[in-house]
Amino acid sequence: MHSTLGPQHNFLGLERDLSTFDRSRAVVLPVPFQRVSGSGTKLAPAAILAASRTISRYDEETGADLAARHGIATLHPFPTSPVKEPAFLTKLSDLVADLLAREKFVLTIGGDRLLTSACAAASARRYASLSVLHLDAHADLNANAGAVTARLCEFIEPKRIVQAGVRSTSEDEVMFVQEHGMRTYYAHLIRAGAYTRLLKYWDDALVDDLTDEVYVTVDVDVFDPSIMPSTKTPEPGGLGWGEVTSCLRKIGQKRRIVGADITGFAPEKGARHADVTAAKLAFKLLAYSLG
Ligand SMILES: [Mn+2]
Repeated sequence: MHSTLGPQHNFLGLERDLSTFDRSRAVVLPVPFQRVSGSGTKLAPAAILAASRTISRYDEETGADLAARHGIATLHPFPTSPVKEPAFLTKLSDLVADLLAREKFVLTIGGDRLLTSACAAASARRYASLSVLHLDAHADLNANAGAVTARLCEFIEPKRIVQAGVRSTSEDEVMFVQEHGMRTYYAHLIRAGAYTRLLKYWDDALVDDLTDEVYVTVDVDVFDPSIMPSTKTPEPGGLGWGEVTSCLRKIGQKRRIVGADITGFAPEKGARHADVTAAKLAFKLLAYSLG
């Protein structure tokens, strides 16, 4: 049993009977983890939850009231201070593993990108052939502490990691991708139609690269800064709302999304549309994953 947030504080502002732990198939896990001081990611979960309470719980694509159909529980924020990194990541991974064992779908809302390694590891222990979809402006393969894709490669074969939206990378990272058979859909090549084949768009090709069970991690900087200014690492030329949701919808239709996270969000005063965009992304991830 895990205690959950009430209607004043939970995802979508759901009444008790739609958001108890036992009744809910979906669990929203807020992790206000901030690795770099001043990055603002510790404020992300609260901002996303607040914005979620302004959006409709009816999903026009699936024609369903998501909360009434599946139940969505929001856990209390995961304790993040003081952060002793390896112990923190182990505890987080153990919690996600416990939730998976109880047949919950877990959507983690961060938080620093590093939390992805803990959450994806729990899914990888449960699903032997897990693949990862990584939506991000950055390849995150460099040897620095925050390079989360490099950490994923410690427990998932690189060829089962698919990246999309990348537009900030290095020669070393490009070499790594080529040498290890990782699939990377660069933003400029998506634009150029380089992955498009007869009647198949880039995201159809991307789905073909994924195994049956998929963990989805979204760094919000994958979006163009014009629609997502609330990140400390903006890169021009990002994906649009329709491109990201089309990709996620197709994965939900043709594969099984077994876990997901949203990271890298750093709320900015005066950019409320970005809070709503992050909240709506969480909602759509739940809609496509719960089916
Ligand atoms: Mn990024």
